[in-house]
Amino acid sequence: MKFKKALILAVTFCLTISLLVSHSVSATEDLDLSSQEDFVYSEMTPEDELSDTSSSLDSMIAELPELVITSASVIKRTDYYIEYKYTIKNTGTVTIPSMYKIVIKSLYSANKIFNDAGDVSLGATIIGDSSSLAPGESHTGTYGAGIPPSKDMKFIMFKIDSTNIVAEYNEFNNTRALSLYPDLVISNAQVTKTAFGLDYSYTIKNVGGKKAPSLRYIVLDSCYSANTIYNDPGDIAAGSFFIEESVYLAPGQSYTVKGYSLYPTPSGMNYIIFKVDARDDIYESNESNNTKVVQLER
Ligand SMILES: [Ca+2]
Ligand SMILES: [Ca+2]
Ligand SMILES: [Ca+2]
Ligand SMILES: [Ca+2]
Repeated sequence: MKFKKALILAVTFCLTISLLVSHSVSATEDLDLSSQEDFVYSEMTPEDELSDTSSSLDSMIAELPELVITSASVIKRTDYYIEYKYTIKNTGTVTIPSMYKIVIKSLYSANKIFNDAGDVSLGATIIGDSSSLAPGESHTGTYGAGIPPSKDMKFIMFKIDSTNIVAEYNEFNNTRALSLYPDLVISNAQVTKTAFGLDYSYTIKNVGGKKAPSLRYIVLDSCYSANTIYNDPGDIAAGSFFIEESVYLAPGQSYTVKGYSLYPTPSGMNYIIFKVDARDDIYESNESNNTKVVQLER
């Protein structure tokens, strides 16, 4: 009887200890990541570790602000000055008590990579507004710089919270590219088979950040292709023409063209590929997105 009682006590004691240990594990993880100790993990199965890590991650995610840039555009541009407007939003679940010391850093860049070799700094500034930013709230501000971009600098890249004073759910979505030039792309291409060859139409859109010069006399080219690569060996010309009227596309505007081919599609050619500004008369922030591939029906 005595022995049995002692056994029950010992079991209870062990249970209490193990409860205390498991409690201290989660408390350690939630509160102080730096003091995690290896022996604690050695008592957990891999499954335990997995579920424990994900649940503590969940609670961390649920308790953070999250800054994103929801819109940005250049609002003033002279030979000596450039200014843009931006809107940031807190898409997290925790209020940022004050935006005052949040830093925005800007630079000119030849590509859409923030702060790589060759970038030219446009300085940094604090938001300077001590308002809070609650979950779901947005803030709009402007950023001006007196440094004209050299022609190879095709973008302004900027980053919100560049000194990382706000701990966020996602720290890797805080940059934005602002195109400083027009950027022509082809959208909505349509091809229909005719008795002789093909009719087609497609829309040219300026997705860049500057009004494009006149599209008059830019070259619109097309080729039949066995693959989706424009103008590689084996491609067969499918017609080329100019735009004959003066068209000026502001950012976001588009213009639809129509063309045709009077010849049957060559055998083995499964695609027709269109290219806008094929002679490269217009300087764009992106020259590598000017083609559109359409698969041909057999
Ligand atoms: Ca973020
Ligand atoms: Ca941050
Ligand atoms: Ca382009
Ligand atoms: Ca071009």
